[in-house]
Amino acid sequence: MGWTLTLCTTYDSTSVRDETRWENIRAPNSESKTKEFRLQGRTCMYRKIRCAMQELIDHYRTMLVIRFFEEEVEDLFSQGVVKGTTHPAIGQEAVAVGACAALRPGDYVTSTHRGHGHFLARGGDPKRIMAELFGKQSGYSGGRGGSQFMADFSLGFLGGNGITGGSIPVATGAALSAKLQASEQIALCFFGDGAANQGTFHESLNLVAIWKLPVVYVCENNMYAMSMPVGDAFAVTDIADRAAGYGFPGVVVDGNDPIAVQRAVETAAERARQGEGATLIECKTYRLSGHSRGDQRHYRTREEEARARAADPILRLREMLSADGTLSDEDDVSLKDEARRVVSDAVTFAQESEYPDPTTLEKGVFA
Ligand SMILES: Cc1ncc(C[n+]2csc(CCOP(=O)(O)OP(=O)(O)O)c2C)c(N)n1
Ligand SMILES: [Mg+2]
Repeated sequence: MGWTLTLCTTYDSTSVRDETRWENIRAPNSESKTKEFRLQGRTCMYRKIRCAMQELIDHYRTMLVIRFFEEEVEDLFSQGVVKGTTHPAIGQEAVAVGACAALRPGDYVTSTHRGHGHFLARGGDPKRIMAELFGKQSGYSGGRGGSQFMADFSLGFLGGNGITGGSIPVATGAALSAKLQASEQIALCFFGDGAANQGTFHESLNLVAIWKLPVVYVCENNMYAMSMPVGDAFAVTDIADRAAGYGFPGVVVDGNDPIAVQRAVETAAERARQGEGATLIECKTYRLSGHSRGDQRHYRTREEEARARAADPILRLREMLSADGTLSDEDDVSLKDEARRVVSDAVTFAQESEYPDPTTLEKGVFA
């Protein structure tokens, strides 16, 4: 097996850096060297990581499936085929793929309103996710949930959530159950920058901290909460700094680098499994698409978007794999064909599936 080299920078949250000196990463199929340096008055980690090429190709493949899936869903919504609303995670694929790659099969994942990528990265079936978007019986929620309300407990995927920050306390409960059963499971909790300003965030982080629950918080800082830029919503530069207020580590990673995300989650997951409690990982990324369908994006410039597109995680990974000689142009074409086929098969499955029987309308209605 060949090896390739990637570089990650991880910033320790200032006030807890002494107790959060991270060990060299000991993932089974990687080697790393860690060096400390000072940047803007804080101690930072600089990691050179050698990864198995296959691991990167797998990440690239999954990121492509997510990208094409989301693009297809946007198209289907504009055609009126899929109804309701949807929040595409275009540009954020590296967070979902890197984070889920660090998990074990029994671990829990809680997601957000922007959760198709999380679900696909966790092993969700693209056909059943698409069928749910079509409102079909074969969808994950029998066609009753739609974009934000799908789950698969057999994958530990506890579902998306239409309430900003709503899944953060769900992760607390999942982690509490894991701790009470001493099961070594952890709960990985995805949420956005906007959710970090919800009360549930602060209440959950405090409870998790005092009970030392096994949670890995993955904050997808995509720079906006709807039209609100993070610079106007936070008095701190890094959301990760908030972890210090609860007494556990907070780190910032490049959310457009799946390996940086994966290694940070692996380290945090290990910490959680050993009973040392939670970690808050802030993944700096960018939402390349609008907040949801119909968003005209008046709150930001096309120049800013062009700069963000130049850092597109899929392009970056592709360039890295090509420069390294790992991925030829032909390989790239065939991986993209394969990913497009996964998505078109999902659409066909959804189209051919039946709508739920109207006589079951009240099934699942509790109040
Ligand atoms: C409690 C609550 N308040 C407001 C909303 C409306 N809303 C939907 S998405 C969203 C922004 C969330 O921003 P962020 O957490 O950064 O996630 P992103 O959309 O950027 O992925 C808001 C305010 C909501 N769904 N729930
Ligand atoms: Mg956001």
